[in-house]
Amino acid sequence: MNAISPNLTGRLIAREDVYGATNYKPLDVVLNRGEGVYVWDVEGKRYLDCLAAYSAVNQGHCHPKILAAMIEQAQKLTLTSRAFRNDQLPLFYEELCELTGSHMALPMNSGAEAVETALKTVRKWGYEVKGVPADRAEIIVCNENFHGRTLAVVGFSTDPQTKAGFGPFPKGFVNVPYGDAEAFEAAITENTVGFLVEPIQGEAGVIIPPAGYLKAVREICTRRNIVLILDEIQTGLGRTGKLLAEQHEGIEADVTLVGKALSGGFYPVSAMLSNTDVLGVLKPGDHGSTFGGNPLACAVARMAMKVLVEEGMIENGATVGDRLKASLSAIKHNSIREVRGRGLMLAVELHPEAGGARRICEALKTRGLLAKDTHGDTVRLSPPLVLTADQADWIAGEFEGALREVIG
Ligand code: IF1
Repeated sequence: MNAISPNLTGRLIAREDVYGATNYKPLDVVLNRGEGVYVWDVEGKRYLDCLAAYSAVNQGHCHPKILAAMIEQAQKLTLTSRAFRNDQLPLFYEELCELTGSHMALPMNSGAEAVETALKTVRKWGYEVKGVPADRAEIIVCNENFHGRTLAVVGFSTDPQTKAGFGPFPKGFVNVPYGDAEAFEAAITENTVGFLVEPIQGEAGVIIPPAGYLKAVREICTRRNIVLILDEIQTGLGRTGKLLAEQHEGIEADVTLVGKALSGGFYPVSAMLSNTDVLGVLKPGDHGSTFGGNPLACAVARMAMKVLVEEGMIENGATVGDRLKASLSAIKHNSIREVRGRGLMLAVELHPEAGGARRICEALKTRGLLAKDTHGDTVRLSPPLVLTADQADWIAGEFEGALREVIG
């Protein structure tokens, strides 16, 4: 039991309130330790983490092998800039490309940076390869998308709060309904160069498109010479029960974006992956980043990928995810509208009359389970992929208990 004084939570929250920008409204839990699926607060209370930092901690908190790799590299060389080469980047490239079946990679730091890198690169491909007139490139995106918080990206969001007060926005983006291949094809013009889409929409509330949607858009992109960009920053690296969510549909993107769990939660590491046609348009000086591809990031990511595969986390996520989804679906409570998801990317949507998902998350916190609500009525459940069957059963039990406690 942690002997720290019980009011430390309040003191730390008060300190945060004095100095911190209020761009978040987190649960009032102050964490100071993580291990596997568990995190502890400063009062010593243990929680099962059902968010995994929005799928950035797929390997479990503070994975010892990733930690060791970080410490070893941090004692040797952390950052050189890309003005010089380092011994970790070529190995990171090779292992990432072999793992994902890609021909080339461009390393960045945050997911949004990988998205922006793809938008710039695909536009340049459009001008130099497809022959679109200068500054006329169009990239199609989906309604209810979430691809990050940078200006171009929020500019094509359809969530009013994500973009309110941040205009004006870059042009060249066309919004279409998610899951509708006909609407996508209807939006194509001779200037369309790319289609950016999440295989499963995470922030929108774990929205799975109709069967065949991704296969249909893949065929349309091929036929109309459009770059299919799959944002796998949240769905990738085992989250949906396969290495990449695209594998559920048996398709291959032209550009794949990865991030989050690429570092196992130790360090911001993201990458744009593609075939040579697309990334090959970038010439020295076209694009860059101070930290992108640094030796520390690469060493961490190499081990994060290694343990993900070698410790069977992807397969475990599929098996335990199916078990958890079945248990949640078996809960008999009229507040539940739908249980959906793939692998350990799950969500429980409640009927609006239930009074909102935040109340359930507060009750779950009291029960030792941390989860995040999204879009008012949906509770996301995305624990680390090392979750056991017993822990999955416990989550379902506590979820049902919280529903009965809060709603009756
Ligand atoms: C926040 C959401 C999730 C992402 C996809 C790119 C990015 C993200 C599919 C950008 C990031 C994070 C951002 C974080 C909360 C979280 C989030 F709620 F915002 F939408 F996961 F669903 N593509 N998602 O999910 O990656 O630049 O953050 O590294 O902004 O509050 P990033």
